[in-house]
Amino acid sequence: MIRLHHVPWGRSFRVLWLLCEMGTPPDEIIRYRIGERAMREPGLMDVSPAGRIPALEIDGITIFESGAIVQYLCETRSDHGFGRGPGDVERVRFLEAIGFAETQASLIEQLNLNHLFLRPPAKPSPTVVKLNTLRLADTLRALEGMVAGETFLPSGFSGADAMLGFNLFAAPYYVRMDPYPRLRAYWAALQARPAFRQAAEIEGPQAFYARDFYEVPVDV
Ligand SMILES: N[C@@H](CCC(=O)N[C@@H](CS)C(=O)NCC(=O)O)C(=O)O
Repeated sequence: MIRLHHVPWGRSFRVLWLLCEMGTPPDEIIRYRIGERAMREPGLMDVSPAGRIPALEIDGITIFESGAIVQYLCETRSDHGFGRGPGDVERVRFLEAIGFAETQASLIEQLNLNHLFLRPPAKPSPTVVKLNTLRLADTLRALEGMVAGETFLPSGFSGADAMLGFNLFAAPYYVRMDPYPRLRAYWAALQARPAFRQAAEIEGPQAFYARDFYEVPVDV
């Protein structure tokens, strides 16, 4: 029995997608919306003490933090070859990518907060948005130089791709991707994977972003 605590097109997409890659999509998906009360109530709080998604119930345990879940799944389902364990030549790059994906996602989260989730009278801070947009672009430039091709690591698909793929879904709403041709090709290749399509079909159309692109607001 695999139960995923999930916000559609949130970080838990990483876990949904990886489980699809493994041929074991969740038996049950409990869906939440950012900001809703249920994210701070027993249920999610029992399995993720800060009320964050993803959390996964699997193998008789519960586990939260997407990077930890991805590593756990790669290690416990090692026959798929999605992990890079101790001794593997790609181990260091794999671990870096798992952590770096969260460096990048935390910038996206700040931009989501400012652009999407603040309610009047709260207003987005143009300074914070500008800074985080520039910092997000820095991480994309770095990733452009790191990615091997159709997968992050030269030897093929890994948990690193599940971590980074979610970011490449979200980042283009805030940063123009024209300067990053390798990332655009990488993202297109990820989206073409049958398991990605399966996960995207489970999700349905994204309802997070109302516009195609969010400009940095002008300071008045
Ligand atoms: N580092 C954590 C971050 C989890 C996280 O912040 N998830 C967001 C959604 S993408 C969340 O649950 N937000 C709820 C909130 O901020 O109240 C992970 O990778 O799992």
